[in-house]
Parts: sequence; structure tokens; C-alpha cells
Amino acid sequence: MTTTLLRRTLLGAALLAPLVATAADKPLVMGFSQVGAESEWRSANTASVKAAARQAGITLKFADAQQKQENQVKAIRTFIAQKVDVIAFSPVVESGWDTVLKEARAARIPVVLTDRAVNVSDPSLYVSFIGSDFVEEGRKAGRWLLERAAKNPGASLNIVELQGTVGSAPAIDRKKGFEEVIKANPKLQVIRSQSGEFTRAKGKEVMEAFLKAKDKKIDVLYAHNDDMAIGAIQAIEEAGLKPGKDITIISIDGVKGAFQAMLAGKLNVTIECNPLLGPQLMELARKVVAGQPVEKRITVIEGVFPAEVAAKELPNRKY
Ligand code: GYE
Repeated sequence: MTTTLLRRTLLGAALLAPLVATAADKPLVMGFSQVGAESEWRSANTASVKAAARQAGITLKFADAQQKQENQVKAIRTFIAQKVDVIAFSPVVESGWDTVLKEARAARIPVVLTDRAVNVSDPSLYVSFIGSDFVEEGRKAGRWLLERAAKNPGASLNIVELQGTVGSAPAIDRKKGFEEVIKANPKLQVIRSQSGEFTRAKGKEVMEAFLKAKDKKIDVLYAHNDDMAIGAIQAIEEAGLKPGKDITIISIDGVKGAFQAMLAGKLNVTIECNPLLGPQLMELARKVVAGQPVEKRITVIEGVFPAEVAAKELPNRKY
């Protein structure tokens, strides 16, 4: 290398250096569209995302969609207009995302999904999806019931199901996984299935209607989340029955409220669904923005907690 060339190269590097430093110092901006505030799970998820962003030095633009897809589409469009570095969202329902995701792609803003999945024509419209395996959660619920039913072979069990938000990944998948497993025992029949929108209020209301029908005895309640189960417990008590005894109750999430209900003998089992996705999401966002390769699907490891272990486990629960 000639001295002139060397001097030019050094000069070039010196000129470039401050630019690079500024880009690296500028905090990464994430636009996050949350489903809503419908459940204990959701509140824990929101708190985790906010705390993790703070810790990672990521500027978070947070929008609550109040369980409405149109609000999420609006929020994503706002994030595009604001030229955020990365968009993360938990899609309220699975379908209807192609257009807005194409808009994000045209603006060269990477999108990561968290918690719930989407159904899109082109999976490259999002970079990665981090969340639980909801079908497996449904299977775990089904397996717990199969084992319990095996203790009393031959007995028929009438099941009522409280589904999550219509069209949402957890409602579709938890129903599917549960059905897949209980098929093995024809004595287990789902006699009613309706959405309780993942909320306590709606869970209570729908359970009241199930109880009023009185045409068939209800033996088991399978609720797609703890909040709906807790709402249903109230309805069952108001109908003069004992939740957890007269009606066996299975739910999903593993929030503190479920552990308290188990300790009170009113809930029989909860299948864990971990909402503390914030730290993993921030790490993922950093990698995506830096152009590093990431896994397309990142799952979360989860357990099953029957009432017998509730007292021992409650002090360890973080949500
Ligand atoms: O189970 C429920 C919440 O998408 C996994 O949404 C989440 C579900 C969770 O409202 O409580």
C-alpha cells in the first residue's frame, strides 16, 4: 500500500468512525402492538415486555388494541409511518394480516411475532415467531383428563368447553390438541363449546348459560384460560354447585389466580403458558435489526400443575 493510499484509508476510517458510533448509540426503536388487557396472562406479558425493553435500552412504542384487529392494523401502520426499527406484535386473530405485513416489508421494517401466530400466504412476511405451542397445551389438558377418567373406567363424562377469542391461535389450537387426545376415550364427550373471549366476565356469563340448559349433567369444564375458569367458578357457586368437586375444572395459563383457586379446592389443574416473553423478544429484536440469522420459530418450555402441588408451587410463581 502506498503512503497516500494508507493515509486516505485512515482518513476514510476516521471520517466513518463517528457515523458508525452514532448509529450504534442511537437506541433501537420497537413498535409493539399488544392484544389488549383481557387476562392476568396478558397483564404479566405486557409488564414483561415493558421491563425487558427498559433493561435492554430499547425505546418501546406500545399500543393496546383492546382485542380488535382493526386497532392492531392501525397501530402497525402508525409504526411504519414513524419508521421504527422493528415491529413486534401479538396478533389477536390468525388471519387477515397479508396487506399490512406487505406494507411493513415495502418500508423495509422487519416484523417479529410474539405469543400468537398468524396464517399468511407468505411466511417470509415475518422474520420469526416466539411463543408457546398451544396445540401441545391442549394435548396436556386432554392427557390429564384421560388419566383421571381411567381411574373410573366405563363412566361417561360430559365436558363443556370455554373457548378463547374466536379465530385466535390459542383458541383454535387448544381446542384441536384437546380433541385430538380425548378421542381415545369415547366416553369423554364435549357437549357444549362456546367462546368466553378469554375474560372472567364472559367466562362467567357463558358458564351460566351452560348451567341453565340443564338437559345434561356437566361433569367437566375445560377452559382455554384461567380467567374464564375463574369466572365460571363464580357461576358454578351461584348455581349451588361445588367447583372442583361437582364439576372438574381444567384450565390453561398457570397464573397466580389459578393457584389460589386450586388451593381453595375450586380448580383441579392448570396447564402452564409462560407470558414472560420480554427478555427473549428484546434479544430477538436486536439480532433481527443487526441482520443476524435467527430461528423462524422459538418455543417456550412449560409444565402442568395439578391442585396437589399448588401449595408447594405458589411461592415460586412469577405471574
Ligand atoms: O392464554 C390468555 C390470553 O395468547 C397465550 O391470551 C395467550 C392467551 C392466554 O388472553 O389468557
